[in-house]
Amino acid sequence: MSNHNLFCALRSGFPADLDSIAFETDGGLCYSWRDVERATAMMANLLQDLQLEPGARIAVQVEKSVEAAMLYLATLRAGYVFLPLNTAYQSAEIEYFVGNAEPAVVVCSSKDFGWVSPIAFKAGAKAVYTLDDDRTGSLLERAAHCSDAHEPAVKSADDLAAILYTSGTTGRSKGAMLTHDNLLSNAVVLKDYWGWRSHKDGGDVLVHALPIFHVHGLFVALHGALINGSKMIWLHKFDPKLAIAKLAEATVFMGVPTLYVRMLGEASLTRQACSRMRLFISGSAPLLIETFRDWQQRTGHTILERYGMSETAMLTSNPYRADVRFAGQSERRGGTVGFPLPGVGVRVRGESVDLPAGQIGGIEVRGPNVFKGYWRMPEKTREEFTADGWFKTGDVGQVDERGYITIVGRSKDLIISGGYNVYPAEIEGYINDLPGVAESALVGVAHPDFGEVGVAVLTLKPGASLTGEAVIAALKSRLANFKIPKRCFVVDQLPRNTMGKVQKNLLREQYKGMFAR
Ligand code: MLC
Ligand code: AMP
Repeated sequence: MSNHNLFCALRSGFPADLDSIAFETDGGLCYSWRDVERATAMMANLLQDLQLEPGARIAVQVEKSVEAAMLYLATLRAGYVFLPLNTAYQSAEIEYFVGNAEPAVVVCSSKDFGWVSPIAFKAGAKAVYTLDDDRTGSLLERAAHCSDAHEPAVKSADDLAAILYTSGTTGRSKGAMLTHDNLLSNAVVLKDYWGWRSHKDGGDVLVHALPIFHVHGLFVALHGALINGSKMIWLHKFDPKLAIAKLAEATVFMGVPTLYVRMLGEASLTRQACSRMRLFISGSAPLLIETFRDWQQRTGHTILERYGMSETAMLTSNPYRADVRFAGQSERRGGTVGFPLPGVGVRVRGESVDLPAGQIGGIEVRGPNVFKGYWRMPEKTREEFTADGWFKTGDVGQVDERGYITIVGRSKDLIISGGYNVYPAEIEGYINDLPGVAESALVGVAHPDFGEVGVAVLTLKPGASLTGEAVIAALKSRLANFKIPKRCFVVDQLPRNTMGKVQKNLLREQYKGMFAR
């Protein structure tokens, strides 16, 4: 039986010269491919020595570092399931994820060990390690005693590689289960579709500026560079000035739209600064046409926009080179997310029928990249798939005559803020629980930096006195920072339709201009 372990496939892309540089950090450190090979072996041995059950989850909430990326690879290598957690999550959020996933191992920052470890042990974890972004912590101390040789665990294509929590429109977050083959098939397709140049062809260099707890930074960017043996310039946090300075040594950049907006705000972004660059890719949220055009004008480069989600990795992409399936189209069209990737099926549905070009409907997808289901939620999984096996993305869009797909909205009540998803139902639940609050509604409002941000509107119980500022302050101690509404208004009543449903469209309309540039 052949081994479908994703780690093996990624490793097969490493260059022959293992002493060349794999990661160069903004702190001036360099890690060779041999370092990646050895460090992942040591961490994999540490995990394997714990004799965890097959399919055990390794939950990780740590600051971005090369070691954190290696921990991800070591988890694959040892055959366990990686569960990354946004560093902004606070204790109530972590308690839910850890309680739901029941990880065997939890790795956190040493500053958080005091509150994370009781949560982890209560949920049945065997071990809790720390890992900091300065190469310290108990994980590395323990791994230092392990062998640097390790035979990757044998995995089948359908075995789980990762669980990514994605918030639900109702109720709590759902863990999207991704298999080794889901992730590998996507990485292989993108390698070719985006024309990655291997080290043999001069090599690409990626500026890695995204967090590594979501699809974009963890899979699209990291897998892309690894499977091509391409060096990464590793920024521990996005800083527009630094990112621009690093473009001079790079060929590929990936970002959410906010990163492009912030770089455009810097005078140092010039054609000269981008002269070595081959490709700029944007995704995770809609790229405004003004950003697309401003970028073209300032740098001479046309951003390639693509579309994906946690449940599916990448689904569609604007072309890098002419796409034979779509009459040889090679144009990257702003405002669109391009064509379905090879092997991915995309259809736009009306009431049980496929809609023709130009008509707007729900986007449904299928393909080897589509996840296995939601962790321990068979009902929810069934609801999100059609009877004939297509996954309902919750995005609304259309295909034009030439095959380009445009996302025009969402049927799911979701706000995407700076590339992070905020589910109004979750935030409203927290607001409604505050003493004195009668009811609330969170709506997305256009924002020049984050694209869209949450604005809360609420009513009070008789006799209660609470200000919008006080609500925001109360939420800050409970929720991840990106979920905090940027403004909060107390009103006499929320607008309702005849069925009694809150009319969020009216609230969106009322507040739409408040963050105008
Ligand atoms: C930070 N804040 C945000 C925010 N990020 N608020 C709303 N939305 C966000 N995304 C808060 C901070 O807590 C702070 O609040 C204030 O806003 C200003 O913060 P900042 O210093 O400007 O933020 P910064 O730390 O620079 O982060 C901004 C960012 C970051 C854009 C760099 O949000 C980011 O890395 N986004 C990328 C997300 C990503 O990778 N998404 C991919 C998902 S995968 P206060 O109150 O403290 O002042 C996916 C699938 C796919 O969607 O297709 O790829
Ligand atoms: P997540 O659940 O965090 O993976 O977010 C996935 C969602 O991000 C998708 O369902 C889309 O709504 C949105 N998204 C991703 N890429 C794009 C894009 N290029 N344009 C518009 N929306 C996007």
